Amino acid sequence: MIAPQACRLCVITDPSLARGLSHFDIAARAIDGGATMIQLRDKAAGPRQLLSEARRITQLCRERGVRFIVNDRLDLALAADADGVHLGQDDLPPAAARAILGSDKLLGVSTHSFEQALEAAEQGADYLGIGPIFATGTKATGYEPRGCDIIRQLRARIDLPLIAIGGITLDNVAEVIQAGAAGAAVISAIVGADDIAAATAAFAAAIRHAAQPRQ
Ligand code: 3NM
Repeated sequence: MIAPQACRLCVITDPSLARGLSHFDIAARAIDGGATMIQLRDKAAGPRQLLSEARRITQLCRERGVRFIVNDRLDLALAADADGVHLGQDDLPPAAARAILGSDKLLGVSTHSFEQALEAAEQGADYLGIGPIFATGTKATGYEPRGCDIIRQLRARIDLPLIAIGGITLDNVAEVIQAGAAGAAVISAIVGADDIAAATAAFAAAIRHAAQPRQ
């Protein structure tokens, strides 16, 4: 179980846009700016290379009350004692991952369609990534941008927190929140910014504003 508030702003520490910053440096700046969740994502480095850094991020996140999730690598998530793991459609099925993780760790799943989202929810995911909502150059997802309608459709069927991903910017983040997403996951608009903490703070403020109940 994860509270929707903990899903409000997930900063993904993808190193490809980070101009040499380490995962830890990105995480620390994002936390200073108000990120509620950090996801370590590194498709190139192996788990041995990432373990000591992941452990430092676990400690930092624990001190600051932020959730720490490892992308793809269940082994690294467990070895670093992160809060959980985030899996894609080509990774272990959620039910198999849950059997290894136990009930205390968080399981997030990337989904790109209504059917994938329902399946992940049935198989024990704690939260769902849904995307790409908008066009993104950061990842070749193989899917057309879904727009906010899929968030509205899923919100009506699924009670889990939904994290919108893919091309989320300061200009469109309010739309995904108003469509019913618990939060947004962001790479380029934050990790690629000159000042990661300031960019994160601007997103946090925009999400807070969009989440306020309307009169
Ligand atoms: N997953 P940016 S889109 C990692 O649709 C990732 O599941 C996606 O990066 C999905 O914020 C994406 O730069 C890239 O668009 C997100």
